[in-house]
Amino acid sequence: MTHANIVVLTGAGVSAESGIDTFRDAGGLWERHRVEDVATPEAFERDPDLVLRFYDMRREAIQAKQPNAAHFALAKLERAWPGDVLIVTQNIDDLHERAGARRVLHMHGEHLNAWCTACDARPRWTGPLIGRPPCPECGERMLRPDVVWFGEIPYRMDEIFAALREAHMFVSIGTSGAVYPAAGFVRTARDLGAATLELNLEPSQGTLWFDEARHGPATQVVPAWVEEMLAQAGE
Ligand code: BJW
Repeated sequence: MTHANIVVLTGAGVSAESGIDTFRDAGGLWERHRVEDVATPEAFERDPDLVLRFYDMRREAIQAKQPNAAHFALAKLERAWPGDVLIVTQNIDDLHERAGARRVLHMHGEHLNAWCTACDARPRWTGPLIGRPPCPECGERMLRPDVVWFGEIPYRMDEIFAALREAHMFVSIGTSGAVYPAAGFVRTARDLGAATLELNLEPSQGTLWFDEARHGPATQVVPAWVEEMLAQAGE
């Protein structure tokens, strides 16, 4: 196992201690906003201002947040582990990258990209979209957040399944296991022979699919697991 390939799936729980709201926890985003009002293509068509304001507010907020010990530990694992480490994140924040991770796939898109539905450009975007700014490529005022809503196809799926096929270990961190296809990765990895580990505040919906589960705050359980792995690799 010391040179094993590791696929790490992260969710909102990994960024919770950086002050970024999760979705389904008490006080989470879905307590204040109905999913179908802000996170579906139909919602955007029905009330674009509501959706753009929701994402403008979150885009602004994440830029003031900092990576936490869990993000830094995963970046350290990526640097020091003798095998491949791939981070597949459902999060649209950039905290893995700001902690120094380089191999990160954002399957639900990124806050700091806009998507022009007229010319398909995906320019980096740090400001608001509510004022319908023009696309820097084509000039049309058709920008939306570059995120994956319910009913849309998540990004990078071919690369993710290729990595799962090569993985010896699959680790799921800070995700409720409520949203597919990410919630199904543990079964794919397991069927392909990988060891599976859950690190989450509490048992997720899919906890029984994992070989092992450790529960606690990500800033504690993730650094402890990374140190354990690196100690093993050095043996
Ligand atoms: C901590 C912690 C701490 C807290 N430390 N831990 C019926 C059956 C199966 C599937 C479907 C179905 N009906 C419809 C579907 C499909 C649908 C789906 O899954 N629906 C479910 C509700 C059932 N999925 C889709 O539509 C997806 N597309 C799709 O399936 O296309 C078909 C296709 C797939 C593949 C190939 C080809 C075709 C798209 C899903 C898009 C999800 N989008 C969102 C919004 C993104 C933009 C944004 O951020 O606004 O993604 S919804 C939201 O949920 C967001 C998240 O990435 C995602 C997952 O949430 P996450 O990360 O798990 O957060 P929480 O809040 O749920 O959980 C946090 C966890 O952390 C908790 O467990 C806490 O305990 C823990 N925690 N603090 C450690 N300090």
